[in-house]
Amino acid sequence: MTTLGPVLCLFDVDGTLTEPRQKITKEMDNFLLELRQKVKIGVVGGSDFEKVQEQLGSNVVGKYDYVFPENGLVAYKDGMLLCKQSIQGHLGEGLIQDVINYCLSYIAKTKLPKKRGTFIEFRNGMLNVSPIGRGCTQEERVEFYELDKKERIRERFVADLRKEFAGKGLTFSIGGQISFDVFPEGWDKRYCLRHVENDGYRTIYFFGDKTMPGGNDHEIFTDPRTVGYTVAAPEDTRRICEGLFF
Ligand code: M1P
Repeated sequence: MTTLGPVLCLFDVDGTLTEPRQKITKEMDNFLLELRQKVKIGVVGGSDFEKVQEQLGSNVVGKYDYVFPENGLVAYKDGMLLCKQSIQGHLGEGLIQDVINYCLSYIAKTKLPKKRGTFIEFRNGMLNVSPIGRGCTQEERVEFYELDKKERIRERFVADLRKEFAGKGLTFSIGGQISFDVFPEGWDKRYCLRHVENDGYRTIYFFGDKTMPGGNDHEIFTDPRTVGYTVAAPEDTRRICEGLFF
């Protein structure tokens, strides 16, 4: 297929374009360049801009028509910054500190095989909370992820937080391997759609790996404004796109 009209493909990053928190491969990078000859392309990740750059390249805003770090709370279009949200402006310092203090004390009471540094990362539009700490090595990351699958450390943490902060307008979302994200209700990946829905697209496709309920791709995947595809790995994303657009 060559003439597709105005179509946009939005991609999650970890597990969809790259292995979790790894750099994009040369093959995948080249494939996206080819795809961009046919349709507009964008990325929507839970991670902040620095991590998206680390993984997709320092010129990420030049390579994709849209770049949406932090679910689109930070937004770039055609290489230009469109907007940047602030979680503290929205939630207020009181609630933010309550969440931070609660998480730190929960982590302090949790015994794990290993703990490293940076348990809470304060981003523009979300808090990222990691029981092992974001300072862990790649090996320690995989080790935690395997343990978490068996012991549901993050799931139990998030269930506790949902109870503690019920009615406060917060969402707790598990997206990656060692952490979860905390943000105001509605600030999930659907947030980025406000930056594209008036750009005249006939179809907005979304590709993600965490599309199940509770996963951080679920809301945008099931949103009526998108046509969603669940992928298992970057090769899968490529295979589906080849079938759809080539
Ligand atoms: O993009 C998915 C997630 O990627 C990272 O998760 P982790 O480091 O736990 O694998 C984080 O940047 C997280 O915010 C994001 O949702």
